[in-house]
Amino acid sequence: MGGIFYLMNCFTNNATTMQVSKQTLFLFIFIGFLFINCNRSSENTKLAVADSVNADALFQKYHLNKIKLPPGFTISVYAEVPNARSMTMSPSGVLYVGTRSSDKVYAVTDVNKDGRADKVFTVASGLHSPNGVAFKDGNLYIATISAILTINNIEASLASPAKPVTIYDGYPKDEHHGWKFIAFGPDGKLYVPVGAPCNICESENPVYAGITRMNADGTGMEIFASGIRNTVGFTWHPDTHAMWFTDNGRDAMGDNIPGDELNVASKPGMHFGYPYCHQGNIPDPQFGKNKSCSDYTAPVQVLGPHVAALGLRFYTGKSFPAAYHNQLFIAEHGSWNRSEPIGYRISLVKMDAGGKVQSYSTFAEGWLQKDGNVLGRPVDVLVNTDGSLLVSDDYAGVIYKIAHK
Ligand SMILES: [Ca+2]
Repeated sequence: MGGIFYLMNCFTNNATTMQVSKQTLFLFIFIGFLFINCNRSSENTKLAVADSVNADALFQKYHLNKIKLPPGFTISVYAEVPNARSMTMSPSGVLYVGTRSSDKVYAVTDVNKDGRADKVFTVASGLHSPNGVAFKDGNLYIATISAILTINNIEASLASPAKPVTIYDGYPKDEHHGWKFIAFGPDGKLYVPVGAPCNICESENPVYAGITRMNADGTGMEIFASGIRNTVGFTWHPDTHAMWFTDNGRDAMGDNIPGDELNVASKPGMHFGYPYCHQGNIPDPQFGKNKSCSDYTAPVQVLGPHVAALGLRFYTGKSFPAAYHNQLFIAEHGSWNRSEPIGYRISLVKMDAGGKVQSYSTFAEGWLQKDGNVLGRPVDVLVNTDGSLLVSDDYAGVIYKIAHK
């Protein structure tokens, strides 16, 4: 608008061009009107997917030349999904994506199965931090801060799905660590975490700082595991069927301790130490007094300090080399309060056939540049139907696809 007034001043100060200026001014306003409307309508048109025409443009736009991968791997943009957080895929291959700072849930389709996304649908909106998504028997499950909702038979119409229906709303309403990852276990139950409502604290309500589970119809909620500060990712080993999950370590103990945790819950009722013991061997300065770390289950792998380890999945696809079979990828969102930032990468945990951890190393990095510039923040990983690895990024607002040549 300032530009219009500036131009009006210019024109009205020059009487000889008055006649021309009025026409020019109308033209200027008309173009501005078109521009504003164009911008408005673009919010409602489909988000970009990486078809053969714009794949290179999207590669440039998200600086994917900066991402370092092992030899033989490539990365591309699969789809633009604003604030992309946790992911799940239905048996028909539809990718569902939750959000945390937004109110929406998205569905990404690859109808012709050519490994390229075709369309992004908004399937739900107006929800409170709908970070978690899961799929079972044709129904999409969504976790908000305090509730579980479903959209039944969602794939009958992704373009105009029914409104989500609440099946459980008994979780705490705390926003601190309140956003949720959810997934169905091999037992058919829906697993739902409840984070600690603080950095470090003891809660009277035992539902905090743990993982719960419930039946698919929302009944029978029970505590499955305890002593977990905040897990935003879990999965089950393809062979042992034990639950593997990440846990974000506490803050304000310095840059280098405690590490985030990779834990295994092989049965119900296990306690993983929080708030008494961190990373299996560091008693909490306040809550660890008169407690012993040996009373709690230690992590199977201590991850980097403050890396913010979130989603994780075992590689069960067929297009990566055999050495990756049943190995574990972890999305590390990246630190927010460490002197020297760390994370912003995909890590790889290698293990033997029995699930014993052998190594923890970086698989993909570059979203954190050496000068501190942040290009993206990985949130979740998922094995795609074509064997590629999909990676969600809530900072850049995209889903990446990592493939092997
Ligand atoms: Ca396609």
